[in-house]
Amino acid sequence: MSLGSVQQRQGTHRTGRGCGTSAMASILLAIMGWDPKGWEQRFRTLAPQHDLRVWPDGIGDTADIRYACVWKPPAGLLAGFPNLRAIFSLGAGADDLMADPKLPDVPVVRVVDSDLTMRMTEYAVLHVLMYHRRQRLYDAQQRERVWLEHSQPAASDVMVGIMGLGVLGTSAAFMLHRIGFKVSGFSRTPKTLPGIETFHGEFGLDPFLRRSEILVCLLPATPATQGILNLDRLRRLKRNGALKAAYLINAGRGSLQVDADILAALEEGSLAGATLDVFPTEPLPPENPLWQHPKVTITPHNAAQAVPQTLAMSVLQQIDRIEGGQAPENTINRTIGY
Ligand code: NDP
Ligand code: OXD
Repeated sequence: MSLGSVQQRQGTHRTGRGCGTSAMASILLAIMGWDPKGWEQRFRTLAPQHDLRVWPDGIGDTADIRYACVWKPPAGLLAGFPNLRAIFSLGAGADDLMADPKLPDVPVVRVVDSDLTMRMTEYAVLHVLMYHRRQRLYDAQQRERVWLEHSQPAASDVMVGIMGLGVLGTSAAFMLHRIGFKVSGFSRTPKTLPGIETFHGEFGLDPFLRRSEILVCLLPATPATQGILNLDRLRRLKRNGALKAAYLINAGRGSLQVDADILAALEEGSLAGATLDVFPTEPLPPENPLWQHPKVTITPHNAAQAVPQTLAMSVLQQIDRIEGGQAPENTINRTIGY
């Protein structure tokens, strides 16, 4: 599949069709952890015909609400709306929602958006190249005014492994392949992607890790992926390849990684560097030793920001679909949790 066709697959909401063709519906906006103002403004601008109710103060009669657009709402909140038709997660990962034991039995729609996908692809490429081109070493040399060139393997000799071959992982895999890396991918079910060596399931994990020098993790948080980035797995990464070292980039979810194991892997040399965008506790507590580790790069869960400019339109188009009698797209499969 070419990058173009990945974008096509993701482009279900970018048909050029406007939004706001459906009759008035009451929509709840409930956002925690992000500033809701930009979302509210965007929804009001794009769909003035809808009745937007903003949690916590502007809910009104709960029986009116047909759609809930949410990010990390308090557990149990959505159970209080008896006439919900669908829940929209405003982020790509809906693990917080899935953890709500009282989540109403209506479709849960997640974000699939080419803007968000490209942001994540940028993040993966940026950090893979940072390790490949030894940028942290050159930064250190610059601080000391050292003019010293190091040997540089070709990208085509470096093996990058992408854990999670969904919307985000597939896009990153194709872009890294296009730059020239030898890319492989790991998923739950089998995949065929041109130019990418694929592995899947329990038996695919070990060979996948053993051929990966730079591991990029873009898995969702589910019971099956919890703690998957532990010391035992990090030790299996390839350290005798072109880079002579192994690196980790995790932009999936914090629950995938065991912080103490990452520190231990850095200490013993199983890992030569780690880029972490997500953490088991966010924001990362100031006392966490990862902050100051010289081989760790930290970003504040911003690998792929969900921005209202593009995403509110996707949500409103899906509401139009449902109001028009069609099933929503990109719904979470509750049995597998993503
Ligand atoms: P998708 O649902 O499209 O893809 C998930 C991929 O993970 C699929 O390939 C799936 O395999 C694979 N997978 C799931 N469980 C397992 C498992 N147990 N073993 C092996 N593979 C598994 O998700 P997206 O690509 O859209 O997003 C991935 C994650 O990225 C989100 O869930 C979210 O946590 C994170 N994210 C982080 C952001 C950030 O800013 N840091 C922003 C946006 C998302 P299969 O296809 O076979 O089912
Ligand atoms: C996420 C997001 O899922 O920000 O992390 O979309």
